Amino acid sequence: MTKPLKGLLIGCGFFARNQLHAWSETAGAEIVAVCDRDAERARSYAAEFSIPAWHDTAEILSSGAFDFVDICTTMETHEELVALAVRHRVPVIVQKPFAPDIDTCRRIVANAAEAKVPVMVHENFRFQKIFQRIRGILDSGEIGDVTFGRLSWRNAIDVYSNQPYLLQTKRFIIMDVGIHMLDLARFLFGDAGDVSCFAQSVKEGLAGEDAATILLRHHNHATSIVDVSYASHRFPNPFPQTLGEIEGRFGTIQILEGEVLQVHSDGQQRREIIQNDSRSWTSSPWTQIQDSVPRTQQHFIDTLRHGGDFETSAEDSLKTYALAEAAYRSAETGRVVDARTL
Ligand code: NAD
Ligand code: 89Y
Repeated sequence: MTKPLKGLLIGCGFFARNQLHAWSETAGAEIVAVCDRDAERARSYAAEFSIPAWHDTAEILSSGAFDFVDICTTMETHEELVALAVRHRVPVIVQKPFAPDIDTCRRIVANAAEAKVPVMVHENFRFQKIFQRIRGILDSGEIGDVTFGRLSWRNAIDVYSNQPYLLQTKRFIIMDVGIHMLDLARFLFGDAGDVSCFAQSVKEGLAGEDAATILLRHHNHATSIVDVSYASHRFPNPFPQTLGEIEGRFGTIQILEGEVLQVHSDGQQRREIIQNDSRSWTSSPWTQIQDSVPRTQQHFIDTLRHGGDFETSAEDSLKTYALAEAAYRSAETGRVVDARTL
């Protein structure tokens, strides 16, 4: 049996706990050290997850001890940390948002490409079971070519308790959760060009927008709407479900609350209830997101081991981040912005 790839996880904050649980289920890999510039956080996660080493500086990447690095810090740190990994030729999986703007994303990609170091963006929503199933239905041809899609994330989660940095983030919800929706839009409906967006700051005192409505025109002539809000009042709270619908030439898929798909085709409808895998460490309401993390990380490791392209490679993700950039520029100017021209 081949030895597991040895990994370093950088950033022992809120979301890293899910990634560390997920790494313990990922075949062919093991986290051998964690790192946080806050030494106490690194020490505490090392103890909780029985990881043999902890460090308070990412410079440990120079040790030659790692086959990959998992970067779970916030976006403004990614350029520097990915560059450090690239300098030491360590393959990278890095959390979304990849970087705050498209120019930074492009610099990261160019630097890694020049050194031929693989980089994948940890984009986990497409690895949720419900979206894997929808992709399967679309691939089966049951509803025909997609003509329209809507992906809607509107909920009442108090996102600021777990992720207080979002209060100060200038490019807020489009980067935080809009980016998941834009990746899903590409995954399900295809690449897009024209983008139109209205953004709102509903909660007082935020540095950025907490709601946005985005209209996309896809290259295959499908249109889609992505709408996101952290300022919605809903009981029960649908967090963290992405709801919506997909219309094709022969049928429709509705994505309903309770992880239900209602599929209309051939003059009939059927319901499919999507069950997440049962894992000891997942819990409501986070289960749907947590459950997708081992699949995301397994894809990274399998691709590193066996070759091929990451589904959400840094390079491919440039198309997703160009859509986000176009959304911000559209919101600023009131114009339709073609992401291909940025
Ligand atoms: P966090 O602030 O709780 O944790 C980040 C940690 O990184 C902190 O402990 C900080 O000290 C450490 N850090 C920052 N710079 C560092 C450096 N240079 N070297 C070492 N340590 C450093 O953040 P979080 O809420 O865990 O979010 C991390 C990332 O995960 C964000 O980009 C966020 O958007 C993303 N996230 C993704 C999902 C998802 O479903 N995919 C969900 C939540 C958060
Ligand atoms: O930051 C967000 C994300 O990426 O997924 C869920 C989240 O943590 C809160 O909405």
